[in-house]
Amino acid sequence: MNASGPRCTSYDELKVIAKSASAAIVTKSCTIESREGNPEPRYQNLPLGSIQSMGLPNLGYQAYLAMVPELKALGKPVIVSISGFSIEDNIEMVSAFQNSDVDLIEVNFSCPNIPGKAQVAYDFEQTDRALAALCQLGDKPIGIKLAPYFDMSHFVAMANIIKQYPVKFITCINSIGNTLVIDPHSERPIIKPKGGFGGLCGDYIKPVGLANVRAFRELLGDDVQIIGVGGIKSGTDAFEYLLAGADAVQIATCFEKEGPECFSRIENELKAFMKAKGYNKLTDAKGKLKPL
Ligand code: RRO
Repeated sequence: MNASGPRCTSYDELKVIAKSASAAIVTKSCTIESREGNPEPRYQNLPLGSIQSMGLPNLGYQAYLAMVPELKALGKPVIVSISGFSIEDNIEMVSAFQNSDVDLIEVNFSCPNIPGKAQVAYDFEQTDRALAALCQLGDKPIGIKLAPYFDMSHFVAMANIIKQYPVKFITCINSIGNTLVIDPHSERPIIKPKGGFGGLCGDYIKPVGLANVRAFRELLGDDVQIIGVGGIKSGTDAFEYLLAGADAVQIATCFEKEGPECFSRIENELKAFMKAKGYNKLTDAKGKLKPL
């Protein structure tokens, strides 16, 4: 499926996703009020991915709430992503979507691009408090989009929090936040917001995404579904995430660069690769990374 990120903000964009081979329709993270996002230039392609600091441009959650019936009518599961600036914001939005027809709610705890706002996923105490509040608002499954972690103690700390709540899925990983790409000719950063600091995406981050999926799969067992995301642009990339333990994968940068044809291409490549290996279904390979 698509990742909450590129090409999923407007109804027209979401309709294109519905018509593609994406397994679900995932919306751009929304906030209480609509937002223009950060100043341009805020997205740049790189040889092996991209850097961006979009700043949560979105229509405001009520627009997505009103869109749910039309999106559902397109015939695919609808996953709404919410990204409030406070626990109160997230309570308001989760409550609203709990009373809608969306299939899943992905709470984004990891946007790196709002000046002055820390990423919730790096604040374990705040994550714990937020989950305590958000998991009791209804029966619809909720999941959380996590930031990339780089220390084993952080995987353990976050897994121990997740285990305390009925979190149905985690999405790993968001972009690697606050990276800097410099153009040596102009002697400037290549994006404008935050002095050039932005989220790194694409091939560069695949090893980080794989490690996060693997670590959480080992720590959480099979109780929590894991959506892998980060640098998937081929069937073999998706297969690697499957081996690491992903139940599903999301595509962001490749979708941005290639357009909606990427979903059928990647799916066909994955099918062909697995068939050549003699695997018939995803569970033949899921989580079955072999020791070296
Ligand atoms: O809009 C963004 O700048 C953005 C978001 Br909400 C996010 O979760 N991750 C990201 O890399 N960019």
